[in-house]
Parts: sequence; C-alpha cells; structure tokens
Amino acid sequence: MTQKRKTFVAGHSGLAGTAIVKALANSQSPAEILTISHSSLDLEDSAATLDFFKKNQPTEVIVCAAKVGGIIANSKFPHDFLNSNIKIQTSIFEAAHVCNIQRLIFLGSSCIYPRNCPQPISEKYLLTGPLEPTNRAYAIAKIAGVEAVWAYNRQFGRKWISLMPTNLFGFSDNYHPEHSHVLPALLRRMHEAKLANADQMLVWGTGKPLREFMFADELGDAVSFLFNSNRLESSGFFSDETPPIINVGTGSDISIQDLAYLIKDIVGYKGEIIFDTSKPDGTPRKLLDVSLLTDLGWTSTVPISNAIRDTYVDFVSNLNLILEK
Ligand code: GFB
Repeated sequence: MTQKRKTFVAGHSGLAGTAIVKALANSQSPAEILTISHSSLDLEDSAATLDFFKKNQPTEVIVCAAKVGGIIANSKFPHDFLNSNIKIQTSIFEAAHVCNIQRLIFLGSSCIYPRNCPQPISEKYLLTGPLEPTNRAYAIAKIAGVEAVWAYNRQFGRKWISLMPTNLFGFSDNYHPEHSHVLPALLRRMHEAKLANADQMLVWGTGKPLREFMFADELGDAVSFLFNSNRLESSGFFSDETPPIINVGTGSDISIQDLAYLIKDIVGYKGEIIFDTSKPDGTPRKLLDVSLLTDLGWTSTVPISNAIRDTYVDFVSNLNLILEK
C-alpha cells in the first residue's frame, strides 16, 4: 500500500510560504498539508524539530522558513541572518533525513550568486566569484543549505532540490519601514506620503540598480508544478557533478527608479521622488537565467504591474494588521 502524501511546509505564514500553501491546496492532486506556528515550534531547536517530524510523519518537505530582510536588515544583523538560517535549515534537513524523507525543496535566494556575475545568472555561476557585501552572511547561510541538499543526495541517494527565487513580493510581506525589501517599503512609504500630502518622499540609493521582481503566487505555482512533476528524475537532473539548483524568476528586470515611478502611479502619490544616495545600492544587477525552469515546462505569466496593484489593494485592506506587526 502506498503511503498517503503529507507535505510539511516549514514557514507557511511568510511571503513565500503563504503562496506555496495556496498553490499546493489548489493543485490537481493535493496532498495533506502540515504546518505549525513559530510559537508552537522553534525550528532552530533541532531536538524539538525532530520530535515534531516523528509525531507528525510528513512524507515530503518544503523549507520556506528563514530569517529574511532587505538590504539594511542584512547589513545590520549579519550574525542573526547567518546563525538563524544555518540552524533552521540544519534542524529541518536532519529531521527529514532521520525520517527518511525522499523529496524536499529548499528555498534559497538569488543573492547566493557572485556580485559581478555575467547576466542573466545561470545556476552554474554559483561559487565563481566574491559575494555582494551587504548580504554576504545571509548568502553564505543559503549556500551552506544548497551544499547540504546536494550532500544528502550524493551520500544518501535523496532527491532533494534547491530553488533560487528572485526578489519576491506579494501578500503576507514584511512592511517594516527600515528592515523590509524595497517593494513593500515603497508601497508603504508612498501610501503614507499620499495620505500626508507630502511634497517629497525618499527612495534609497541612486535608483540605478536593476532587480527582477516576481509575485510570490508565481513562486507557489512553480513549486507546485515541480513537486507534481516527474520531469526532474527523467531529465537526469540529479547528478554528482552539478548541485541540484533551479532558478525561479520572470526573465526580466526593472531599475529601482522605474519601479518607484510605477509604484507612485499605482498608489496615486502626487509629490516628488528624491533618491537618498547615503543609502546603499547593493548589487548592481541580478537577473536570473530561467532557461532550466522553462525547459522543464514552467514560465512566469503575471505582469508585475498587475501583481503590484493586487498587492497594494491587499496592503490597504490589511493596513491595521500590518502596522501592528
Ligand atoms: O529590496 P532590497 O533591500 O533587496 O533593495 P536587495 C533593493 C534595492 O532597492 C537596493 C533600493 O538598491 C535598495 O537601495 N531601495 C530603495 C530600497 N528604497 C528602498 C527601501 O525603502 N527599502 C529597501 N529595502 N530598499 C536583498 C538581500 O537585497 O534581496 C537579501 O539583502 C535577499 O539577502 C533579498 O536576497 C532578495 O536585492 O538589494
């Protein structure tokens, strides 16, 4: 008798996790979804995590749980980003291994690639050059996770994979004024400037860096697609020669300046945008090469302007809850 599928989504209430749970629940052959709140299980605690796995017996795992933040949070708290992420991923991997879980997806980030990579960034550029200093600690934690996933495959014959999403935005995002990513930060600041009838509002850096933004619901869709497809095994993806990484992105990018003017338009802010060059730009460009994912059969279809509109509507409807956090 085949065991019933039970998917543990670690980090189900965050930006990526919310979208992934939604997509899995809507998939054609949905498995039972297992989640647990942060207050009930600290995933940094390896003994408690193993205990949770033994009690609940998931059959597959998606690791979205992570300590994440924007450019300033990463620069200010390098120890926390390194330490928490290493602990979370290690305790989940160990528990999944002890419980003999054959299928696991680990979410990394496009910042694992070298700062001055050729563009678009192919999976093969991992570890070919120095990292962007503002998020080196976080990137190294995620690179350790990628290496661990590959090591479990090579040493124990697992079929675990690492996905490298581009910069995400959407529902359940973090809108902290200083520690969030650029897209939620600008939605909030522009909205507040509109309400205050402010003549000017600040955007960090020169506005010149390019970023590839993807609606988190699309990541959910890609994860669900990969989880329910057997193309990876049949395509010879699992190998001792190359790490099991797949980039997830849209294939196009936008400057921070153009993003700021797009958000201004969506929010309806009438004042002036000022670029605060005392704030860091970070990496100049990180556009992912998504040809591997495209060849596997998944491509992005949602235009970012539509997704930013939906995200803004969600932000305004949940404003009180968001501002309480
Ligand atoms: O979103 P963000 O922090 O991510 O910043 P990164 C992207 C760009 O937007 C930078 C500019 O050039 C920022 O200077 N920016 C303009 C702003 N205004 C703002 C603002 O109000 N808030 C923020 N946060 N940025 C992160 C990494 O880098 O990307 C993480 O630090 C992670 O490790 C994430 O990988 C996806 O793309 O620069």
